[in-house]
Amino acid sequence: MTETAPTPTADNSAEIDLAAAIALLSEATSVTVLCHVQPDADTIGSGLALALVLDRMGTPVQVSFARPEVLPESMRTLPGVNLLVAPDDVPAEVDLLVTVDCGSRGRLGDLADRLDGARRTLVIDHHRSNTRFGKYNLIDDSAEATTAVLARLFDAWGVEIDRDLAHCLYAGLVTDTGSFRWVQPGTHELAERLIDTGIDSAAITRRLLDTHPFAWLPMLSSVLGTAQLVPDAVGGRGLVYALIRYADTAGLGAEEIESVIDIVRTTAQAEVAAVLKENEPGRWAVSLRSKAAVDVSDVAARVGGGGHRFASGYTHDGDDESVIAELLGVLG
Ligand SMILES: [Mn+2]
Repeated sequence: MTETAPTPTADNSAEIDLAAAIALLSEATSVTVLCHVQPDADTIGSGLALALVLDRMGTPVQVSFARPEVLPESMRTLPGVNLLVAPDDVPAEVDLLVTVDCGSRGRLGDLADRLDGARRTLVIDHHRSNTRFGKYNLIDDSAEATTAVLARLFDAWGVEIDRDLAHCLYAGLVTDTGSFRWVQPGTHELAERLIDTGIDSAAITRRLLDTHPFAWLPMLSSVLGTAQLVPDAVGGRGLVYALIRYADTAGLGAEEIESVIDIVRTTAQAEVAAVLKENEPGRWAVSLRSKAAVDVSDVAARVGGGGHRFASGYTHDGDDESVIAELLGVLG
């Protein structure tokens, strides 16, 4: 805690380590924590955990994300939600702005301009495609989740991970690892530490991943009926895709929409799976998943998106045919 804040390099952007990040956070007189648009449990769990720690230290802190207007239902019981503010209430100027789980400036949506009004900016992330858009960047692309990066930060900081912090961190870990499907040495050890604080891991997981309104079932019926297998795509490795048209999304939350890719990607004959989601009429968000051989982070980057090696996404404006044509084109 005696460390002084690091000096950025000539291009005004510095890659920093845990100690330097701790120095920045410790010295901050006010902090805004921003999560990405269409937030998932990793960005919200990270944002709330960090805000809880700063709040306990007496640092004025608030957390926000640009859209949608309300927090997804599944995340409303996370500790620290009282520190969330509406995007319009995020001040234009702050001492330190921290982004969590955001691979690029664009992921902040309409709140991206808050980067410009901050005296210092710190990007904490685990996306392979991270553009280092902060003045200071703490990026660990080997981490399973941004909450795993935060667990390491808290350990180095001497912050005790209690039950509330563990709840937030576990939320990101269980969702970003696909219920511990995509793990590495140490993942289960971290999960064990978090569970050992007394959190109800089964209830947290059920709420985040296994709870949907009844309307989810007819939506699946409609959406899975659009599924197409393209065996020749991706150099013969195969593509499977399904469309969620705007009309299919009525009354459903992000959790329901995001669940579809996990069904589609189980297709044996396809290395790459895609779900094309029409979030607003004519505005598509495309989720990509690969099994092993294809780096979909690179694929998404070619059309302005990003993500991880086996999970990525990008956006597209146009009709059904144009979004499908672009997908087939970019996959080759
Ligand atoms: Mn994440």
